[in-house]
Amino acid sequence: MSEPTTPLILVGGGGHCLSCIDVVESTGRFHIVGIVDTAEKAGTSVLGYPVIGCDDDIPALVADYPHFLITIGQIKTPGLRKKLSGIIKDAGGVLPVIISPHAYVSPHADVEEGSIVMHRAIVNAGAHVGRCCIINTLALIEHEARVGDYCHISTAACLNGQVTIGEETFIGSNAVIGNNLTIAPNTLVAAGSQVLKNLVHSGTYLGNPLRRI
Ligand code: JB2
Repeated sequence: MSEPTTPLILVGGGGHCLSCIDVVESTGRFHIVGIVDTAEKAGTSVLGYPVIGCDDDIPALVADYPHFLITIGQIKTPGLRKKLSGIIKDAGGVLPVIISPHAYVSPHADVEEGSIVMHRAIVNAGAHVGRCCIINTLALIEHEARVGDYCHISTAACLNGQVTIGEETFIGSNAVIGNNLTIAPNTLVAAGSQVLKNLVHSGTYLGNPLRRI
């Protein structure tokens, strides 16, 4: 007999949610009860999963379904993801770690609550991923790298060994962060950037060579 699965509610039913559904389904650990989105989305569905309510319904839903995954993406700011995690935790909800079976997370790494490690991402030995992070498809978190809370390491981004990413930071697709460098909190590094020095000031960085705008 197979193990029973845990009911899970997804919060946010847009583009990022599609990729999250695929990861959640592939784990075989959870079954998706439905999606919480804005009130205007009531009655719609995403990949066959119904929108069952809006954020105001979270406290009532927690009683029957305590497990939630925030499936809104994060590019410019993690504000909405932070707000939603607060609503869920205040209501007594649980934010499990979700790891794709097609990812590799070293047994010597740790990943905190509410974070998702998506298909073919790698979190190597000694690495740390904070709470409510997105480690997106194909991202590489090398040995002893540290990712702060509420970060989004986007598709195929590469954090080399011992890199430190401050909280609430977005690292764009295919960006490469050189070994042992530190990125300030609340920073956005644009897709394709090559970061070869510490970014000590929060802000938005883009271009090669990289500049702060
Ligand atoms: O306050 C809210 C709220 N505001 C918008 N509460 C809840 N529960 N849901 C909210 N939403 C919903 O989030 C919108 O109605 C919509 O369903 C969803 C946002 O979808 P969108 O496709 O615009 O963005 P996304 O965050 O899912 O995806 C972005 O980030 C990903 C990382 C996109 O840029 C993707 O291309 C990217 N891969």
